[in-house]
Amino acid sequence: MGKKSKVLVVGGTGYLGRRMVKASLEEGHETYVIQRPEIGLDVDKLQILLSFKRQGARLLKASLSDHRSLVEAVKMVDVVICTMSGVHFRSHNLLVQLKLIEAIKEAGNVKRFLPSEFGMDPALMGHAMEPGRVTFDEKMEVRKAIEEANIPHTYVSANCFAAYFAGNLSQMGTLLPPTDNVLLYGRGNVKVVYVDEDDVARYTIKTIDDPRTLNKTLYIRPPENILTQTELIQKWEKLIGKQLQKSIISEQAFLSPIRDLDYAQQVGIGHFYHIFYEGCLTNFEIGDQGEEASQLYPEVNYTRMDEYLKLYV
Ligand code: NDP
Ligand code: GO6
Repeated sequence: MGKKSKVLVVGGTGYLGRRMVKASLEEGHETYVIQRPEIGLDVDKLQILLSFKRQGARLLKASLSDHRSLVEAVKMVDVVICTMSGVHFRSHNLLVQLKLIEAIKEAGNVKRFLPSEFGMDPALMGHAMEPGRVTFDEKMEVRKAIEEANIPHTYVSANCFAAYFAGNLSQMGTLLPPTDNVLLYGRGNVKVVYVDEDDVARYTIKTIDDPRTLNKTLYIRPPENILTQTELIQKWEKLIGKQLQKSIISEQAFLSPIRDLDYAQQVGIGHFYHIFYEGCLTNFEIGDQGEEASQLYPEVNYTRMDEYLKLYV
């Protein structure tokens, strides 16, 4: 085995990015993070960057709008992981990755590129509803550019981040569990997959030097975290020693208010619909273009949702 690859995280101060930096350092990779001049007076971002430095990461000054600076940054490393924001209530920048791909092409040294995906598999979402489909369309456009440039890659399908989908018992518009009444999507019996974001980062870092996932999709589907919404709620009820009231919301009722909502919530409705009614996270088998993370890396002791939910009691 050669030396561990050097890793560059683009979008490192973000929600998933900061976990990626931490996991990369913990796994012993020389880890680089972009320090963008655009952060201006964002003191929190600066503090996060400084804390990375304290933990042993190296900061590289570069901007997505300065090609030379990006090429220089990319030349320092073997692996580039992008965790730029997708479409949601934060911001919307996935196509900025095309500039990163230009830099990777020119630098010519990158052994693996992981674009910002980390959700549903966009290749299986060709039928997705407007306006939520924009995130999948953009992720596919980025894939096309990667494949046309023959850049070695891995796509990570991370399923439902626990903080957005588990801590709130999969309720929209809140990050906390409801105290008395919980909305059940349909019969609450569709299998979904909940993953602790720290585990997403751990599995992702495990895969960057793994030839088994070269030019493939890594699906993070830990077996004990494949649960229906009802099963998740039962785990919570066991923790608090109390039953919640359930209200069933039909598919039709769930989709009907969509015009009255702001953009981010419209995006969210579509995504929740595909996940909780359609079952898009589990209604397919992983084929030979994919691998499952907990099978490849059984040494990762992933967080089970009953353990995860204890923090919310
Ligand atoms: P964030 O909103 O936290 O943003 C991540 C980073 O994007 C920021 O820190 C910033 O990087 C960078 N960024 C934002 N705007 C710009 C810009 N204009 N130019 C350059 N960089 C910019 O993203 P998340 O961590 O929430 O999302 C990462 C990925 O995870 C996305 O693909 C998203 O779709 C997916 N996701 C999946 C979820 C799931 O449940 N499966 C839930 C949430 C997200 P910097 O650090 O340099 O400032
Ligand atoms: C997470 C959300 C939570 C939306 C994915 C609205 C891309 C994916 C699982 O940013 O819109 O309340 O796959 O009211 O491929 C957002 C998005 C979830 C978080 C989905 C996501 C998941 C993006 C909400 C809400 C908690």
